[in-house]
Amino acid sequence: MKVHATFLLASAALAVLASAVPAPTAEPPTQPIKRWTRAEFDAVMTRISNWGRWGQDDQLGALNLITPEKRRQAAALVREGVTVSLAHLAIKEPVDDSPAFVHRMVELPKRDAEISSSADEYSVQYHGFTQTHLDGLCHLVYRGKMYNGFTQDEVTSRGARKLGVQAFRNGILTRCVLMDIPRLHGVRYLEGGRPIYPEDLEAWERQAGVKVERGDAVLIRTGRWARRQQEGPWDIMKGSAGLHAACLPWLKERDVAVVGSDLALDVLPSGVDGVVLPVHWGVVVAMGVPILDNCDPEAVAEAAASRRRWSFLLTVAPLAVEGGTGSPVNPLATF
Ligand code: UVW
Repeated sequence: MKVHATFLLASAALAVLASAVPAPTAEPPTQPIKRWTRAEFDAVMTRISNWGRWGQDDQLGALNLITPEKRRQAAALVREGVTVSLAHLAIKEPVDDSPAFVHRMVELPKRDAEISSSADEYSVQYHGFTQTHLDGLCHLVYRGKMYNGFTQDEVTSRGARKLGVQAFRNGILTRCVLMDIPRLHGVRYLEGGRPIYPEDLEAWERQAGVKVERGDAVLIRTGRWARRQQEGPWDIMKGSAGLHAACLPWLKERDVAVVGSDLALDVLPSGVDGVVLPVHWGVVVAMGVPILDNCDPEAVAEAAASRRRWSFLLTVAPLAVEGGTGSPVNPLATF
């Protein structure tokens, strides 16, 4: 009995010591990125195409995969009714090569009035590496064509005649799987330029006990915001962790409806000759999958880890702007 108690004490001391050792911030340097030629990328663009799948005039793309049954399945994941935002606070100074979110007060409460109000004006050029936003299907063009083969001439200075974000005004409600890749590797954030391959996604599925299915949203955490807290802003284009283009066929096989991340989805530099953001162009143009860029999944990652549950209901309500190329959004996770 005494031996047993000593053993327990020693184990407890070891556990305390282990928890006192901080998790490494980033991973040690990895293998060089897999290089792809432009021809290899073009072949994948053809292979993953959803053009024509939902009709020649389809404007919804992969959101067609979110059926009423899929929404009911996602709603059934709500057990506690706890909601966590996936948005980063609007960034009001120009960083990461993106313009600032402009917040201007246009009315202040009056000192000598019993009843008054305040009001403000927002102005945001939301595409880029900073504000949390949704990329609509008219946002990206590849070799003159948008999703479903619509020509880029459909986009004019008045907005997009096809694939405008207003097509998504009934909102996106589906099951979301958080893929916490730093957690998979036991670090706080991934090293700059670290590619994520399908093997990483499947290793995470095994570790988390979850499988990405048709109509799901996939949210990739690279630890971008933890890295920024530790290291400050960096040149995003020169070294950011994210998905390698090799993940495109995987996303197509799983038939995902939405993909998001805490940065711009792609590993940077991408490793694909002549294509800066191949995953971006692949999912939007070929697959018709809208993207959630610059999400802040830090709080959701904590919420998921404390429940040991990495799937939840995702709710996104883009602005109903006719001909718009996307929308600033505040995506919500509900457990
Ligand atoms: C980025 O490329 C980061 O943003 P967007 O797709 O909105 O242009």
